Amino acid sequence: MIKYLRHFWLAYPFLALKIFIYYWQTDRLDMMNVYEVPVLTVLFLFGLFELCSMGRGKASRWIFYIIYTIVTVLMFADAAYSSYFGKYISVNQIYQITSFGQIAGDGNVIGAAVSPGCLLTLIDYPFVLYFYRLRQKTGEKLSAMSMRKFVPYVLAHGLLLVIMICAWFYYGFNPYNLRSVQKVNHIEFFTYHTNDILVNVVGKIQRGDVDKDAILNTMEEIVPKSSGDDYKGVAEGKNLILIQTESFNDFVIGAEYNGQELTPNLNALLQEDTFYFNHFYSTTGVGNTSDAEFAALNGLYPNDERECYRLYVDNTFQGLPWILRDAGYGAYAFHGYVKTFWNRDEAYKTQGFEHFYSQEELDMTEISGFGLTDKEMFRQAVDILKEKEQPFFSFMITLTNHIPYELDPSLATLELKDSDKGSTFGNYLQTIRYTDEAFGKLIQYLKDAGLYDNTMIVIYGDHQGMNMETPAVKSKMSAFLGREYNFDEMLKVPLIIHIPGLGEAKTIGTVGGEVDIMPTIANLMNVDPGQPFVFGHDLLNADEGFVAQISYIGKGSFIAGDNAMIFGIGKDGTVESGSAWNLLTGQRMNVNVNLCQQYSDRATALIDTCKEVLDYNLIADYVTH
Ligand code: GP9
Ligand code: MN
Repeated sequence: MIKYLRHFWLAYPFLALKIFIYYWQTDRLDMMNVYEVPVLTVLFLFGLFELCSMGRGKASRWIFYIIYTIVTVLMFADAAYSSYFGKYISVNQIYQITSFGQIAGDGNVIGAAVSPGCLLTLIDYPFVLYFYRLRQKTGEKLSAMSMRKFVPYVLAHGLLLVIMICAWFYYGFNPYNLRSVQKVNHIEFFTYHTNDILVNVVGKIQRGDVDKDAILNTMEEIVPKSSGDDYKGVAEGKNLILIQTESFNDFVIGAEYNGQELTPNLNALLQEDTFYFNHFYSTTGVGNTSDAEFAALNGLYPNDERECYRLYVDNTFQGLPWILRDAGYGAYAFHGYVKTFWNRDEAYKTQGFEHFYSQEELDMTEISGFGLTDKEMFRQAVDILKEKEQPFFSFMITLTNHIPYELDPSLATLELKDSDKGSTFGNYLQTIRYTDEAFGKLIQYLKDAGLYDNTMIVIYGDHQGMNMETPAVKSKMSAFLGREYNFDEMLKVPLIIHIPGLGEAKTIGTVGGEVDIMPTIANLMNVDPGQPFVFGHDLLNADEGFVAQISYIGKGSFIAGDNAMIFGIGKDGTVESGSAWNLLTGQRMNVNVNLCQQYSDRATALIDTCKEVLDYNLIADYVTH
């Protein structure tokens, strides 16, 4: 019995197990009906083992160990990344993590975001190395083979090598640019990573010239438009406080939990002098929080290459800080964490902020999670602002409501049900309540400082806090909502515009996203960017609502107000295998492939065209800072 357990052929069941675990943990098992996917992964992985183990020496051993280690680490990284972001990792994020250690904060955060199941992708590793070694020791040497054995053996392995190279080239490089091939290399491990390197490394090196007029023409067709001048200038000359709220889902607004309001302060704010947009969506890229800031400040889409605060840190911008400075405002940013995180300290300079008050300058009087509490950040910010000349623009980024939502117990006021205590869902509601209380405090601080009446306060969420890719979160959320928790609700964040003295309060259903914040505020304050590269539009005068997506739901996904539809592209990158939900009911919709393909192409064009504008720093042709 032991004798059989010590046979090197046992490597193959372990390799098969690895493939199964990989597609299981990356949630791609239901896509194995694209039969090329499992066939190719088996071919490449078994083939690598088979071909490498023809050699009996130290060199071939190390070559195999190195290749297999890279494959294992990448599979683990894909599983970990997928468990939160729903997609495989790319060279861009590997560079982002290895060079800057940035994606999601500290170990606690990663622990709460990443599913432990991804560790299963490592279990075969010692066994496969062991069986490889066994094969080297016990297998017949090529030099010792008789001619009758040697010739077919070498021919068969040569044929295997040729098949592997052809398949790798055809599916990984996609030389004829076929959708059917793309469908495979969106899912299959080896060809996905090959194609990823090709597009993101080689493609960039080969970048050609840019045609600015063609870009402007494309923008004319794809960027949603606004006409009319409702509410133009109603906040002209007022101070502006723009607050990006960490992990702030929209479903909490107006919601009751266990007999308590989750956001009593914001709910009260909505009753007077406020526009509340209840179909407003996060448009983050791989720079998560920082990309939400980037989109909101500049009306530009982030992308799936790297965080814009690093990729375009030296570009010229003409977003809210610069526009308002040109109109005579001071521009200041506040955030209770280290200034280098997401490269903010550098990025804020080119965005136009005169000063960034970060952890290094604020008093760390009260800490929860990984930074200064929101209440303390607001208190200190108002103390600083009341000494500034008016009008000012202040951008504040909250932090307490950050995953894993571990609020210091002395700050918790929500009565949780026993069944929710200790769960991510329960913790989240607790920190949401805290953040809402912080907003209540902010209003009070502004009133006490005599700033309130002359200040427009704009609040929005950066991205979701409740991630539907985490099964425990999904089931609690679905139970809470009374329907399946899905992208339609997950990607929705609130946008609240409070203008003291406005004289009305409205809930507005126009579809919008973070890219629309700058143009909407510009209309209210009667200022103009003075350059044409703005990818959002004024939501108070919108002809339509249309938002492109890249993060979490995948490039090619969109939200279309005209059809009240949110569409998620299939994980294989095709519209055919995508899904759609009704924005008003949350119910699944049938996918009209022709219509969705048109919208999907428009969404992709919005992201790609904006990326070109940024890659070639085109705003610099219009402004000099
Ligand atoms: C930290 C914060 C978090 O400064 O903004 O960023 P996130 O992890 O949510 O992207
Ligand atoms: Mn965030």
